[in-house]
Amino acid sequence: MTNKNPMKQTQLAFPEWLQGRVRHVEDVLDDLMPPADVLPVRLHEAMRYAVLGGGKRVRAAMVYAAGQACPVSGSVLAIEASLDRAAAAVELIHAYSLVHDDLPCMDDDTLRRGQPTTHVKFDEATAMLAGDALQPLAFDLLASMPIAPALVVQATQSLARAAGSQGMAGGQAIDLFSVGRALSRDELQTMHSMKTGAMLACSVALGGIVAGASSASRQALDAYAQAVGLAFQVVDDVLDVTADSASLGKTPGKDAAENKPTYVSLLGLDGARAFAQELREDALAALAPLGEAGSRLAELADFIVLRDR
Ligand code: GRG
Repeated sequence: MTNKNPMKQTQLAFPEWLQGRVRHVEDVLDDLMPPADVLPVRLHEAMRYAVLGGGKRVRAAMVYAAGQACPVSGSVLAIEASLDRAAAAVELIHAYSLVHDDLPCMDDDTLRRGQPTTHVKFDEATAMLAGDALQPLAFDLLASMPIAPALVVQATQSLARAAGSQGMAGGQAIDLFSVGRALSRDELQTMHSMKTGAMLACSVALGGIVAGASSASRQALDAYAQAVGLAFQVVDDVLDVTADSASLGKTPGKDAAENKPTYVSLLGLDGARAFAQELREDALAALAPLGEAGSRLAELADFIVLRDR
């Protein structure tokens, strides 16, 4: 069966659509994660604490928006169930990365999503294990997507590469080695495209893979994701300077305090804001081949650039 676009929900205004997707993926996560009363209880409690305690769910929204940006082929129910698993999987990997990033051996932070970080709420060993256990759970969810096995393999490889040493974990390593060093603009961009951009790009790619998108659509999605991924980081750097901890839900000003290179330190505040706008325009232009079906992705680009947390 070929269906033009079953998951469109275009009648909803963007804030309602996003809120609906956030609630939905949180229900999916709640269902698919091990219950807190199953052994080992403390580990499952920590995993659930790390994942279910808020967050903008941008990555999950990217999966859904990319899924509806491409004409799909196959069973709509199977595609919807697979998008749910893919959206949950990227949120699990993201949550693990935040738990590990907040540990004393990395960023040593006490506040995340407006709550005590996982190692503060539990303890360091439990937080580390919670992060460790969230990763395989993400791949388990992808492996159980009810779509063609070849697409499951592509999705699995995409997430493995995005999270690995040439993606998020590698970007984090470069970031840790860069403290106090002057990075060129190119080096800064490489670091962020690995650390933050790879998982955002993977979220968009997973939506396309699950929908069985054509290679032309996948190329458009990738160009969009590259621009949005970088815009996300530029805005993150701006917010680190301009936002307070109440609206941000984490400790602001840490980059400057640790003498970390950022887009604000490199381009100045106005320059960084202008760069984010430029990237937003690149992202919107990249969506042109997808036509009206790419409208949620366009709205997500706006949301990312205009966000205040
Ligand atoms: C530990 C392997 C490893 C990687 C950590 C994600 C990450 C890499 C570090 C987080 C530190 C940080 C501030 C990264 C820059 C941007 C970013 C990923 C912010 C957090 O993502 P949001 O804003 O968070 O989407 P929410 O809470 O909304 O899900």
